[in-house]
Amino acid sequence: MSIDRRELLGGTAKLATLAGLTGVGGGTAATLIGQSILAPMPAAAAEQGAATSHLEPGQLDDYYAFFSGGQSGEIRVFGLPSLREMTRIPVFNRCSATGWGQTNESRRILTEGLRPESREFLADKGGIYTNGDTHHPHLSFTDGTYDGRYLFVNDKANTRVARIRLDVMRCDKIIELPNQNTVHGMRVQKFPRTGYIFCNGEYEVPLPNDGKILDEPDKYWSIFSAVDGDTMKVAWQVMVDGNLDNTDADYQGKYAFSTCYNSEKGMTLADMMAKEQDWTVVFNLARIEEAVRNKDFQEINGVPVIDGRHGSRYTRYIPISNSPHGINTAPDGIHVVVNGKLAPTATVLDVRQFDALFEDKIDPRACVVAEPELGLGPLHTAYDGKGNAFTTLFIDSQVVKWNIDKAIRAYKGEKVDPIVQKIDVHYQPGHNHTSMGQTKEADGKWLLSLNKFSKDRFINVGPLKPECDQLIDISGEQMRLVHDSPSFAEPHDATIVHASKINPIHIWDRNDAFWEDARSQAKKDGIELEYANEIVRDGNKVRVYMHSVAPAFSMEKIEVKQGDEVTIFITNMDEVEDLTHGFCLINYGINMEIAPQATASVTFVAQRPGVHWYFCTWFCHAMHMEMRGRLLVEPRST
Ligand code: CUK
Ligand code: CUA
Repeated sequence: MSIDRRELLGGTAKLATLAGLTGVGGGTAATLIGQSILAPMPAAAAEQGAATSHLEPGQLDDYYAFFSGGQSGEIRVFGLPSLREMTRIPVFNRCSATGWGQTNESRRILTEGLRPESREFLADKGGIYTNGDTHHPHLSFTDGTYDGRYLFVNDKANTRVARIRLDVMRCDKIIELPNQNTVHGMRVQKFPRTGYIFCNGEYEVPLPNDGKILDEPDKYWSIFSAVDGDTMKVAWQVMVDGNLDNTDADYQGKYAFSTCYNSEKGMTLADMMAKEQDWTVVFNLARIEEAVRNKDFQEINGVPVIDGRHGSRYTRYIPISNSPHGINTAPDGIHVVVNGKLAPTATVLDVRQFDALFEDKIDPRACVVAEPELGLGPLHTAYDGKGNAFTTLFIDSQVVKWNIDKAIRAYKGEKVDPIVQKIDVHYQPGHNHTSMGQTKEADGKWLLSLNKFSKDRFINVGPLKPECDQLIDISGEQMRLVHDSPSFAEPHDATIVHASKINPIHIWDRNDAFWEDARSQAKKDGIELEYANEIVRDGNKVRVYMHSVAPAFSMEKIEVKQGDEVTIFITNMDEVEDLTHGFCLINYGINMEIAPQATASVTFVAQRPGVHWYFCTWFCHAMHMEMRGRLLVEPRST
C-alpha cells in the first residue's frame, strides 16, 4: 500500500487526524500507518495523545492564520499549528520588498478610493497615506462559512477598508470612508453571503466635518457604515449615539450589532466613565435597506446617512454594563457575547429576541439571557462549536473557558457554575481566536491568545518587546498551552481558517486585471507585454517595455535624458512556480517584485544624470548576480 507523503500531510483535517497529527489517535490501522511515515511526536505530547504545534521539516500546516499587523499596516499569513510566518500582504504600509506604494499597480489601488479632500491633502505628500493600523481581518462568507474569495481589513489610522484577493494574496481595493473618524470594529455579513462589510466609526465628529463646527461636542455623531463587498462602495451609513467599538453580525442576515461606549458623550475620561451603563446597538438591515429605497436619509458626501439615534425605527439600544468592548456571535447562530472590559461580566444576548425587540414587544434587557461573572477585564470571546466560550481577561492575564448553557441556567437562578477552567496567558490578552470559530463550522481544535505584553517570555530585544501570541489546545476538556510565538507591532486580531478553504494560485494568469492599466497603455503604444522589448518616446515621457527570463532582463541598456518621466514595464515570462524577479534601480529609491507571469511597472523622473545599474532583487538563478542592466541618463544641456 503506497501513500503519498505530501498528500497525506497536506490533505484534509481528516487525513491529518488519521496521521495522528491532531492527537485523536487511537490504535487504528490508519494511525499506525501515519506513525510509520511521520517522525514521532515529542514524548510528553505523544503520551497524552495531545496536539502539538511541532511540525517536522517538510510537514504542512492544517490551517491558515491571518493576522492583522496593527500599526505595521499589513496582513501576515501564518500556518497553524506551527505558527510559522508564511508571507506578508502589504496593504496600508509601504513595502520595500514588493514595491507596494511605489508600483503603478499598487498606487492605483491606494489612490482610487481616496476621498477628494484627501487627494488634495496628500498631493504634496507623495499622493498616498504611507501608514495604517490594521485591526480586524475577516474573510468573506457564503452561507455561514468562509468561501475563500476575499479577506477584508480595516485601517484605524486613516479610516479605510481594504479587500484582499485570496487567490493571489494581494490587496485589490481600498476605500476611504466619508463622514466618520476612523474605522475600528469591522465584521462581515455571514448570511446569505458577504455582502456587507460592517464598519464602526468609533470617534464622533460633526457631520459634515468641514470645520464649520468645532468645539461643540453635542453636535458630534458616530457612524455605522455598510460597505458593499463586491463593489467596495459605501452602501449606507447610520448615525448613532455614543461611540461604536466592535461589531458582529448574525447568521440569519437580519441584524448587525455593535458595542457602544461613552453613552455620556463625554470628551474627557472622567466624563466618559460617569454612567454605569452603555449599550449594544442593534441594526435592522431590512429596515435600513427600506429607508434607502424610500429615501429616508440625508445625503452627506455622496452617501445616504440614515438617522439611527435613540428612538429611530432602524436601531435599538440594549443597556449593557459600562464600556463593553468585543462582541462575538456564537457558531450556534443564537447567542452573542458582549464583553465587559470594565465590568467583570460578559452579557449574553439571544438574537431570537431581536424581532420582538424591533416590534417593541419586549424591553431591551429581555434580550439578555445570561451575565456570567468571568474575571477582570473581559475583552473578546471565541467558541469551540461545542457550547463553550473562551474569553480573554486582560487584567487577570487569563483565558477563561465557560459553558454558555450553564451560564444561561445560572442566570435563571439554578445553582451551576459556568466556569470550566482558567488558564494563565503571558500577558494581558486582547483578542483570542479558535479554529473556524467565527463560522458555523467551528471545530474546537485550537485557540490563539493574542497577548499585548511578552515581558520575560523571549530573549531581550531592547525596550520595544514583541507581542506574544500563544497557541492553546482546546480539543480536550481542559485547555493546554502549547506554544509561544513572538510578533512585531501589533496583531490585534487573527482569523484561523482551515487550509481546505483557501486555494491560492501558483503563478499569475496573464489576463489578470491587476495590471490592466499597463495592458491598456501597451495597447495604445501598439505593444504586446509578453516578450516586449521596446522603448516608446513620447515627448519627455519614456515608456520602457521589457521582459525577464531567468537570468536576464531583455534590456541591457536604457538611454534617457535627464528630466524624462520614465515608466518601466516588466513582464516576467518565466512560467515556473516560485521564480520571482525583482527590479531595483540603484540610488533612485526604486524596487519592485515581478512574480511569475506578472507585469509590474513603476514611474519616476530621471533626475540624476550618469550611469545607474538596475539589478534583480530575488535570488532567481545561479547567474542571478549577472541579472542586471544600465540606465544611462544624459545630462540636460543648459
Ligand atoms: S480591538 Cu485590539 S484588543 Cu481593535 Cu479588536 Cu480588542
Ligand atoms: Cu532574476 Cu534574480
